[in-house]
Amino acid sequence: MTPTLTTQPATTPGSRCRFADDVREFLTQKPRQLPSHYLYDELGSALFEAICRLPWYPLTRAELRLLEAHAGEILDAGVTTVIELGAGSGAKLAALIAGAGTGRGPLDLHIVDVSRSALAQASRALEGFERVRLVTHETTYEAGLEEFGHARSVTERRLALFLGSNIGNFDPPGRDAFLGTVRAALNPRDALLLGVDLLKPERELLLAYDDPLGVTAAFNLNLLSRINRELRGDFEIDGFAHRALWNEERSRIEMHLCSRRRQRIGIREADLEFVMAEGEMIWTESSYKYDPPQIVSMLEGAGFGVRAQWIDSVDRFALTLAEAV
Ligand code: AVJ
Repeated sequence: MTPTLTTQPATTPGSRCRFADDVREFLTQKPRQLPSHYLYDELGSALFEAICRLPWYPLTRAELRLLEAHAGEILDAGVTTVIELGAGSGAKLAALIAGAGTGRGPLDLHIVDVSRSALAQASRALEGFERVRLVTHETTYEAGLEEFGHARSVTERRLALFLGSNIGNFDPPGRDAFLGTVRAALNPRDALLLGVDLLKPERELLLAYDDPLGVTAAFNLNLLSRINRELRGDFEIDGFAHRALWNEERSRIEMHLCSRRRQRIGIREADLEFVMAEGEMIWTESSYKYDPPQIVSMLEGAGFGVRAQWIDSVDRFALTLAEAV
């Protein structure tokens, strides 16, 4: 059995109010937008897990293959503490620990995720490993790193995991600031493993983000339904269409929700009312795609030295292991 400690309660009145404030702030910008981390309520997390099993979304499988193939080198015997930012189902961390085998000392695991249901699932996935202690942090990456950054012992060696191409959600300035925050939570010789989806032909990218089964559409539209549920909104879900667009110039896939007609929308708990024109969009996510050398330079720019880079050339995905310098 894995002992589990949990920090922070779930949907507090405070976090609901934060959601309402963000919805008001971002939906009134030009263009209208919503922060992508709100896609992951309980239903959204389940839909994302389903996306990861779609034949058109090969990222997760490619990353898992790389993790299994290089587990021993990634989780070497000297690592005492692992922190995963955005752990999701916990399957990758479990595969890494299983793949690294038994020749290691006790491990402290910290998993950070905004989704309570994802943390519960990850806790179950990590049960049953010997000499593993788990702490869950139900919070944002930055707050999780902050909690983690404090107390450390001199003998600790940390490995931070940022997988699944979650880095792709940041725009370049946000990405660099974020890598700086990760670096600040580490000491020289600690490591960061970064999983990043690579540039590939546009038609493959569009299929990955607009799948024929409509799972990604449901994942995107669920954000409106979440606002209806949690903030007493009155979005008519069938009044919106999922759109995935490739922005060549910025090298990113964008997800939008496109209004199918002119309509008035009210969101009670965000104290908001507005009209959307036919064809007007709400921008809900960006997923930047990179080349392997760009990954090396973003890491070097943040105070890391690259130790290894493994690439799945079939599905175009990269795992990069870097050391804090
Ligand atoms: C979990 C943010 C990496 O951008 O590919 C999947 C989320 N969005 N399908 C991604 C997502 C649409 C995913 N990340």
